[in-house]
Parts: sequence; C-alpha cells; structure tokens
Amino acid sequence: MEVTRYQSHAVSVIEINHPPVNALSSLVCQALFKEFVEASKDPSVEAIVLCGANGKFCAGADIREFKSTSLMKTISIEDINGNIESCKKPVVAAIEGVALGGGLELALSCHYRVAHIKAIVGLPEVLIGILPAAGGTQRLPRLIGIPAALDMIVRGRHVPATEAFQLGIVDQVVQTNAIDAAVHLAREIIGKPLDNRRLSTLPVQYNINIEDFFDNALKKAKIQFFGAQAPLACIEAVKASVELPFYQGLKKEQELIASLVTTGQPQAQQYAFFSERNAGKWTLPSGEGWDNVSPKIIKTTAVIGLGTMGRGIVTSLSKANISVIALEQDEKQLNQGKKAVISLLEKEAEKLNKQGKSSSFANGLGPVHFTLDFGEIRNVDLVIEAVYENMGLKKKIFQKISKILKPDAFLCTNTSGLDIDEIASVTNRPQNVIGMHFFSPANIMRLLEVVRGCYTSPITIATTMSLGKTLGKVAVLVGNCPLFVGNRMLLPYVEQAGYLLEDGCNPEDVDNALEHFGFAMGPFCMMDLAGLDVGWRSRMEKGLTGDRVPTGTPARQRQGNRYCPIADMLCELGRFGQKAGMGWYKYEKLGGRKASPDPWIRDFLEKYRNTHQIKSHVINSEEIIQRCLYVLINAGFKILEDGIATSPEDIDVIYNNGYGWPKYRGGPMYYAATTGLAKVYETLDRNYKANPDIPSMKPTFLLRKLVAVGEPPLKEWKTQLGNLNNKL
Ligand code: 3H9
Repeated sequence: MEVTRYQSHAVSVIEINHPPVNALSSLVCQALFKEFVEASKDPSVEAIVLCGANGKFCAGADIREFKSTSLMKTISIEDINGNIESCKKPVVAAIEGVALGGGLELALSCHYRVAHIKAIVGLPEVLIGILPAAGGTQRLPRLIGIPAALDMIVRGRHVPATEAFQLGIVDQVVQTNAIDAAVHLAREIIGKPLDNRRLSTLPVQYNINIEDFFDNALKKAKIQFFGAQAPLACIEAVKASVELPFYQGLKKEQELIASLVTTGQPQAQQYAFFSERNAGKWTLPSGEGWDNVSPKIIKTTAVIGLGTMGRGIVTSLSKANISVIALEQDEKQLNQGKKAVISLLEKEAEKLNKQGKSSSFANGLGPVHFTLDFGEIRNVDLVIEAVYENMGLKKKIFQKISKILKPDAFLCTNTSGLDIDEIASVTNRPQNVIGMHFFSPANIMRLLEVVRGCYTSPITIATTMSLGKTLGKVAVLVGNCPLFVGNRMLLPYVEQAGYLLEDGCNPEDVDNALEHFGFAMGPFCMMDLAGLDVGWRSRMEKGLTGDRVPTGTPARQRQGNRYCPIADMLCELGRFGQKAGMGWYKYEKLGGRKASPDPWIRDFLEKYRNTHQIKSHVINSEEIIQRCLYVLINAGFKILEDGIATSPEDIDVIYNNGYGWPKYRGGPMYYAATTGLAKVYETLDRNYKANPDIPSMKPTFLLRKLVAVGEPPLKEWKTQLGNLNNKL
C-alpha cells in the first residue's frame, strides 16, 4: 500500500509509504489523491495530517519515472496540491527527515507545516536539470518573499528545519514526534479560518525594484552556472510569480519545464544523479560487494603528513566527528599543520553556524590530536598516509607502521597514481592496504577514488567505501594502474592542449573553448593553479625531460612518439604558474589568481614554431574541443577495456565530481554516447591516421567494437567485453 490512512479522533492521518524516500510515483499520486478526497468528504473527519512513513516526509517526484519528453505526463502532483489547498478542513504537513522538491511543494499546499528539528526542506530540482513545477516557484515566493525563495530555488539549497522556521516555511519545529505534534496542532485549528493560509491566494510581497532584481539575478546566474539552463528557467518561473496571476504562473512552470526537457540537460543531470548513487554499489567479479560484505566501524584514525592534502583529510575526518591523530616528522611542520587545520576547522564551523547547525569543533579542534610520536597511533582502526608522492618514502612509512599498528588496522595511502601493490608488498598485511585518492582541497572536493590493489580484501574495500560516505564523499572504486582513472584520462587531454599550442593556438584560445564547453577551468588555467613544476618533476622521473633524456633525442619526440616540450621550457624559466606570478598566464602578484593573457607567451610560441618550422593554422573551438575531449574519452574506453573502472557511469561520476566536467553534459562517457560513438570513432581514426605518432588518438578496441555492433546504450557497453581483464 503506497498510501495508508488512519483516524485519530477527528483527525485523519494520511501517510505516504513508498520506500526508500516516499517519492511521488504515479501510483503514489493516484493513491494520495484518492485517500485525500475520501478523507475530505468523510463527515467524521474534521482535520487532516499528511506525513511520510519511516521518518521521511517525501523526497519529491519519483525521478525514476522521468522519461525524456514524457516528464510532465506522468506527474499530477499539482492536482493533489490544488485539492489540498482548497480543502475546507485544515490540513497540516508533518515533516520528518526530508521534504524536498515535490515533497515540499506538497507541504506548501497544506495550511500548516510542523517539522522535526532534524528535518531538511528544499526545492533541489535545479540540481537534476529541471525546476519545481508543482507550484513551488509560485507558492514559495508568496510565503517567504522573492529574494529568499529565489536563493533556495536557484541553488537547490537544502534548508535545515531551524532555518526553515526563521524563514517562515514551517510554523513549528519540534524535538519530539512531528506527526503527534501535527495531529495536536490540527485539533487546535479545527473550525478556524483558513483563508490566509492558502498560499495561492496571497499576493507576492516585495519592496525591491523587481526588474533590476531579476536582471541582476539572471546576469549572476549566467556566470555562476555557466551553460546550465535550469537556473535560468527557475529565475523566469519565480519572476512569473510576481508578474502573473497564480494559475498562469503554474502554466509558466509547465512551459518552462517542457522546454528544459528539449535541451537534453535534465536527462544528463538525472543520469548523473543515479550514477552517483550506483557508484556506492560496488561488486567484485567474485560476487562480493556492497550488499554482502559488512564494513568495519571506524572510530579512530591517524593521518601521516600534514601538507596540503593531509590537512584537508584531517579536517574532513574531524568534520565527520571521527577521532584523528595527526602525525608529522618535526615540530615545525607539526605546528604549521596544526595552525592550518585550526583555520580550516574554524571556516567549517562558521559555515555550519550560518546554516544554523552546531559543530563539535567550533571552539577548538574537536576530535583531533597532534603528535610527533608514531607510538601513539598503535591502537587506531585506520591510517591514511598523506606524505608527498615518493614511492621510496611511502614504502618506508608503510613498513614502519605495519609493525606498530594493531593487526586488523587498515592502511590507506593517499596517492594520485602510485602503485598500491608495491606499497602493500612491504607490509605484513597487504590485504588491509588500499588507496584513497583524495582531491584537493580534500575537505571540500567530493570525489574519492578508492583504489583496490591485487591483495586488497573485500572487507577493506567495504570499510573504505563506507568511510568515504561518512566523510560526505562520492567514493568510486577503481583498479590499480598508473594514475588510476581520472588522472589517466587527463594525461592525453593535457598532451593535446600542448599540441594545440604548437599547431597555432594560444593558451587562452584552448581554455576559452573548453570553458565555453562548460569546464570550470581550461587545462592551462588548471596547470597554473596546480603548479607546472608538479608535472615537470614527474616527467623528469620518467626520463621525458632533464638530464636523463638520451643525447640526440629530437626536441619534439620521445620513444618515437610526438612530445611537446613547451611546459618543460616554461619550468626551466621558473614559470611555475600562480605561485610564481607567471606560467601560461601572467598574474598580478606571486600567488595571484587573476590570470591575464601574457604577450610574452605569444612571442615565445611564435619563436618556438619558427624554430621548429611548424606551419600553424587557424584552429576553431570545435576542433579544440574534439581534439582534447575525444582522446580523454578514448582513454576512458581503454580504462573500461583494462577493467580499471567498473562502468562508464563510474568514470562519469569521477569527472563530474573531481574534474570540473559540466554535470549538465552528464560526464565524458555520457557525452560520447549522446554525441554518437561513430562520430567519436571516425574523428579519432582520421586524426590518428594523420598523426600516427600520437598513440592516444588510436581508437580503442572497445570503441571500435561498440560502433561495429551498432552503438548499444551505455548501460550495455561493458557486456561487450565479457570478463576480460577485470582488475576489480
Ligand atoms: C521533483 O520533485 C519535481 C517536482 O517539482 C514536480 C515536477 C512536476 N525519486 O541519495 P540516497 C532514491 S523532482 C526516486 O542514496 P541519502 C535514490 O536513487 C525531485 N528515487 O540517500 C536511492 O535509491 P537506491 C526533487 C529517489 O539518504 C535512495 O533513494 N527531489 C529520489 O543520502 C536513497 O537515496 C530531489 O531532487 C527521488 N526523488 O539522501 C531529491 N530521491 O537505494 C533527490 C532519492 O535504489 N534526492 N531516491 O540507490 C536526494 O537529494 C537524496 O536522495 C535524499 C536522501 C536527500 C532524499
């Protein structure tokens, strides 16, 4: 039974019961409509309470039912809302857990709202590419005013109950059972007038210049959410609440959502939504997985190394209220690390404070303890090593700690690409060793690549994946290979960016094209931010540049393949990026963040092309995008082929959450599917034939096969490979 109804004296309680989150599927809508009509007609009922089973009010329309253009046909939430609002008997929403999207819209049509203190409310439709289209954009501004409503709707913000009370969204916040409190309130208001409680009948109050306000909001949203259509549609819909009568406003919501669906963005964002949830459902070829391996509970941890990454990881653990011992090798670095962690925690506490939430670390370090003594970590459940990327150093540390730690403790290494098996091999418990690749800043970035080595046990995977979730991360299980998934795909992308400079582009041409595509940052801005010396050091270690390059090697060739030495040349000149005040761009000062195109680079590139007799040509944005993205996608197919990622969805989750890929384009593999695999294949193939010295352009076996079998849907790609090479 999707909806149940029982009576408590004169109050009828209607409960939505549709696990896991009481989403409003077609069946739920039908049942809710029916139960509500019956209750409202029943003469023994004098008031109605609406609630959800299992401690959740409702997470909105059932996204699983959204199907491209049929989105609106399956949902009749506003029919229910209209009925509720016009009911002559008082209706009270009892909000526990979540009232999101259509769930909050349902609550807004009730005459009163009671929320449990731990509940959250919000209209997060924008995050899945649509807008609240069951009256949310019309009722919320009438209740809390335009600026507050617009902020919630355009950002899709989750609002905690206490803030919802301050804003006037809920009438009562209770610490005890919200349903009992709602029934109590319903009894009290029986027979009282309801006219000013029907939001659709109220005027939108404002004392601002509406034209200017919405113009500014649009301008800001076009910059902040560049390329995304849903935030703009949200603004238009809220504007309609001021300009149009309520029912025309509802019509506007419908028109806007229908036009959003034609952009393809909602489909991409909903795909991203479900891919993120599926990433947690890891399964090994042995059949062991998320649903049959229980994680160990991690209560105590240690982090070794308090550089940038270590500080962020300590902050993350502390935020999640997990006890952490932070370890450094000398007093100076320990104090520097401690100061940085305190400052990060203060910022986090301030953020929580603004959201009306308290934190355990508001007045100090919460569960963090700093030490130089390795002996102190002997009893922790899990260690995360976060020293700099040096295999020798990491092995030394793992050898040492595996002797100190209790036998069942887990050993994690935060590395962006080193071999997990080599690190595990020096310990006395390789089955408990795993990679945790955090992204910088680790206390903010949501992505976590969990890297399984060949010895790693299922329980180690389960524990680390579960810890990732506790830290609020999107954890994705990947296999062990140089650079894992995200960075391995990035390598040919950055290489292409270098070739584009040789072929005639300036850095800003490449960055502009990719930022226009929707990336948060183009490759050259990204390198300037990260520091060009990072890649330079790694290329020196690999013998691609520096003293280890054999004499007589052509400047633009390594092992017979094309090589672009420009980044190395900039590093030799000390142009390390932002920290040096110059890199691919120039900056206003050392550590400055405002990049300006540098005439010096233009001259340098001209001379470079002349020296190497490169005939440059005009390269348009389409060519830039295709050249950079198709090699990245091709690397994604190779990763699937090698069994390093479980699915194309996992790759997309990695790119959406760690590499600034625009979510409204779904992720690189989804983009390939929507662009057409044949087009990607043919372009790569043509380019590879013209440039046989760029192996990353050679279409992979999987891509070729998928084209040959007629481009099956993305969900079926992996089945084309069978169990070939599964490293997971
Ligand atoms: C809408 O309402 C449109 C309206 O304006 C009307 C337009 C006409 N539908 O995230 P979790 C599933 S649009 C279907 O892991 P948590 C989810 O897939 C909707 N399924 O848990 C997962 O399933 P599974 C607006 C949904 O505790 C399971 O629930 N609402 C929906 O970390 C648990 O999810 C939203 O955008 C749904 N609406 O977080 C809210 N929601 O177990 C979206 C969740 O099979 N949802 N599922 O993998 C959320 O933000 C989070 O899921 C929530 C729980 C905060 C609710």
